[in-house]
Amino acid sequence: MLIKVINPNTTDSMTEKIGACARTVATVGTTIHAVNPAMGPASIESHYDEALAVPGLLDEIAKGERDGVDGYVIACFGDPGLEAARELAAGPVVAIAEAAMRTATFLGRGFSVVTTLGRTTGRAWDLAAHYGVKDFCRNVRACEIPVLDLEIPGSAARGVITAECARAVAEDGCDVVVLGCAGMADLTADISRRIGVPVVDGVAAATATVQALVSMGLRTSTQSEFARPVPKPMVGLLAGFTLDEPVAVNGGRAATAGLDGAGIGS
Ligand code: 2AL
Repeated sequence: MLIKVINPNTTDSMTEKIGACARTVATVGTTIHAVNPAMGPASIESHYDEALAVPGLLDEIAKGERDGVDGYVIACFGDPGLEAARELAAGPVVAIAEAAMRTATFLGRGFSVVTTLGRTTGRAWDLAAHYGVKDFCRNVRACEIPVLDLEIPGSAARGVITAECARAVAEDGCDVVVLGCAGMADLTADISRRIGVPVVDGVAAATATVQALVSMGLRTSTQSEFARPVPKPMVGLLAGFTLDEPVAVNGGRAATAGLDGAGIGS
């Protein structure tokens, strides 16, 4: 099984870290291909960043369809482009906020999210509501650490995040902590050991979920909302994103690979 784990930002060191965390849950026979787009923001911590990360992400999905990928992980806690990716991909697509929050509900009475900047907490609350798990979400806490600080060796980030996780358990009434950034994935086991409650990393949760879905032969329904989008002209910078006309239909899913021609960034 081939799982493509897409870091939607363009920071290579974060992609390497994400790939390593995904591989910790890969079973024998599963290959993890961790990538980031060639275009887009270096980190995603605003709605603007998130919107501009989506074209590069969708280009990676389209390339994955040509490469025979079985399932995808979107490794950014804002879950950018999730629904559009589900429209393009034949296999399942799972994003890390959805996977982490749903996983946390199996593990305790309530979870708190510990994330990067305060400005991203609204998005996390919106996603908790969207996924139907807001009743389980006790709080969304920010460390005021920019995403790229997580890539600086020896930075104070690890200590600050661990302290915020401990405060979440002490003050929020939560018994599970969800880490709210893919760049925190490598901290999970250490923080859990220090604070004494389960800590969920969305990269591992999403990868394990995709692996389970593929192994069960399950894929996104094409019945209605997530059917392949109707091809139409895309112009200007997005001209390469014009979808191919369907050439064959297989189980309701168009057999054509994705974006027209080379596609931007391919
Ligand atoms: C993220 C994330 O997971 N990757 C990124 O660039 N920004 N999320 C966040 N809340 O900061």
